[in-house]
Amino acid sequence: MKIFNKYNLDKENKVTDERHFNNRRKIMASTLAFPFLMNSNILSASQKKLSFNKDLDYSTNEQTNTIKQITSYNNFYELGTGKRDPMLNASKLKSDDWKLTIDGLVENPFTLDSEDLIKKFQLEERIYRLRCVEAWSMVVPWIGFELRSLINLAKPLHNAKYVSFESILDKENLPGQKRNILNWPYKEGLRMDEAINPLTMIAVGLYGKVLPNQNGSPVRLIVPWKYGFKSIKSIVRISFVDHQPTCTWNEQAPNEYGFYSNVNPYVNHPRWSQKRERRIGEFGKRDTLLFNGYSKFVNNLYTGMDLEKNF
Ligand SMILES: Nc1nc2c(c(=O)[nH]1)N[C@H]1C(S)=C(S)[C@@H](COP(=O)(O)O)O[C@H]1N2
Ligand SMILES: [Mo]
Repeated sequence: MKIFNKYNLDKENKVTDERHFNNRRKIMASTLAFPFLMNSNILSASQKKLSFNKDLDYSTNEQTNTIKQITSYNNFYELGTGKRDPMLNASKLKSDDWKLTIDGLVENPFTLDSEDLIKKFQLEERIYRLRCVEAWSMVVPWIGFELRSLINLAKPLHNAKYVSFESILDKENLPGQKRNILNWPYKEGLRMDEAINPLTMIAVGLYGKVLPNQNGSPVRLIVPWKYGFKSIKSIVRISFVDHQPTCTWNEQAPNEYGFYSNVNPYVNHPRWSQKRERRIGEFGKRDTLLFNGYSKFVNNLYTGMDLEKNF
């Protein structure tokens, strides 16, 4: 493993910067390889490249974190609780023959395999901030599609009020699931209006290629205005339900992690402040923004709600 020195970071950031300046709205990505990916020993050369459109309506033009940062500082308890464990144990996640089941209160339940996930939907790149509840953040160029396009295929019934998500359960291979650190499998949930919000994304890749295992291969959720733990990885089931679904961290410590978990600098975690955050790769801290800076897209979802009570 190479150490990130200042020189590398500057060089890599310069390349991503140039990419952004050359962006037009929704242009087709060229097949040109990003030179800094070539000597990366983390995102392997054999990983499948994806073709995608760029979405600038919802993408931030902040500097993206490097591929090394995004793939070597992770939370993925199935692969261990240390920040480097998901990278070190990445091969323990068996993502061949993946099946994602969509079921529950829908007219049209269905199952997708890995090939469907990258072929059935129009993929696009969205550069989103990810704000972890632990007060660090990253900027990631995700590739995927809006969750609502999958929801439209499923045709939810009128009594479907929430969407519930479930991660892989594989106690034999996943080192974190050999212990009861969490109540496995990892689960998450959204209210239906949050799920169909255009910002809510199903990610199948990042930096132009399919997801590395440590980032939740082959399919994960991205909800950029909520704390990172809502963005559940390696999903095997999406169910439409009529009640607020169980969410792993809420179940684990309900006074610390609420169902909503919207990024909110005015509501502190009981054990630490949420006012500021450290962007990985930077020294010092920056202010945390309400709804992680996505306020204009999502604050109407919460009008009239007491965000201190519904945290
Ligand atoms: N299945 C599963 N999904 C998960 C987690 C996990 O432990 N298991 N950790 C969450 C947390 S706390 C964060 S901050 C993000 C981290 O995503 P990243 O590693 O791609 O940055 O994944 C979330 N999704
Ligand atoms: Mo997190």
